[in-house]
Amino acid sequence: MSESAGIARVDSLKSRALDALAAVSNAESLEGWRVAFVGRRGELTQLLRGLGSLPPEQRPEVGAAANALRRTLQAAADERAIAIHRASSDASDAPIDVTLPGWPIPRGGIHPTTRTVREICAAFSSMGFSVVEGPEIELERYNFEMLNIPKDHPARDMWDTLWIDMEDADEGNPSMLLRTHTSPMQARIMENTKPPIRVIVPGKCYRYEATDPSHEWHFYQIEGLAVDRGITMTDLKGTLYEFARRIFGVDRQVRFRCDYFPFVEPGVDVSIDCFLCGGEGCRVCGGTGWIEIMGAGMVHPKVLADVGLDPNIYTGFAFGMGPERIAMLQHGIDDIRLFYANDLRFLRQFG
Ligand code: FA5
Repeated sequence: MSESAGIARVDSLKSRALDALAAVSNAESLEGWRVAFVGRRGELTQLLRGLGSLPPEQRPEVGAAANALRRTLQAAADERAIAIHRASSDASDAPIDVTLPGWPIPRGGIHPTTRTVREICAAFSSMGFSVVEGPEIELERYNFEMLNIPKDHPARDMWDTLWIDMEDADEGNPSMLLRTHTSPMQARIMENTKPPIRVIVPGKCYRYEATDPSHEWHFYQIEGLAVDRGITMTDLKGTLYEFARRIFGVDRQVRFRCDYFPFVEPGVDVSIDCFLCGGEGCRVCGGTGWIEIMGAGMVHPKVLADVGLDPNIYTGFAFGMGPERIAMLQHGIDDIRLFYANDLRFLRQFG
């Protein structure tokens, strides 16, 4: 083959390959084109392999033309591939048929605890309380000491505590924990607010305790605090009766009994008659006929003094309730562990 014959062969291949590429309209035919022209057995590869049979003086020019053709065909094929892809994407952007039925979008629902927390907050807001929040990771000082529970006080056993494992605890940094109740916010609020105070504090609490139908290791509480001149136990009882009437209706029985909490004096626990057995005794109420929903009492004079309020001038009441227990009463739920088991069959019932 002469040099001009070699160049002519490259030119002929070029025009046939580009003509064939122009007729390619989809990914399959593009693949067929690659096999025919630039694949391992394609025409261009054969031509390049045949260069060795040319006389040495012709090889450089025909070889350069063949390599240039390889780059040209590669670039043209890439361009064609992009055009094919774009054409198929454009096809999927075809006008939307608005008359077709839509895809259903699954809707989430409000968690039953959240629902009850909101209802309780709304009931107290309408009685003039404002809503504030506080930290779940708390200083030992606020969770215990400022609530008249010094270190080594036996009352600490009432709250099985999850402590934060702190690397620098030995360097004099204060101990921290997952708050066992929302009561630390009593001290935080009184330290920073001049009476009159009327607040409620919803939030998550954590306890290192075994679970059963009425006990979880993490649960919500709603703390309540009112401090002013002349507040009495009657104000506490009146407020809590009104709360019970709004949340449970007028027929529910409310029971106050003496109880001990180091940060109130006197202290009470407040229970509602059991929704399941009507007072007979069952597994939910532990056979007592009553479900305890909160602890409460008159703010202890020592707690007032420690935050800088004169107990001879100011008095106050406080309470801490469990909204999951209240949701159980509202909806007839017989196991508190259902709230956080993430079983959608349970959660969907509350939409
Ligand atoms: C307290 O935590 C006190 N801080 C309440 C308090 C506040 C007393 C202000 C006086 C003044 P107690 O441990 O009883 O108290 O918890 C209060 C309420 O939280 C209980 O009545 C119950 O409704 C709820 N609760 C307590 N432990 C659990 C638990 N493990 N699982 C679910 N709810 C709980």
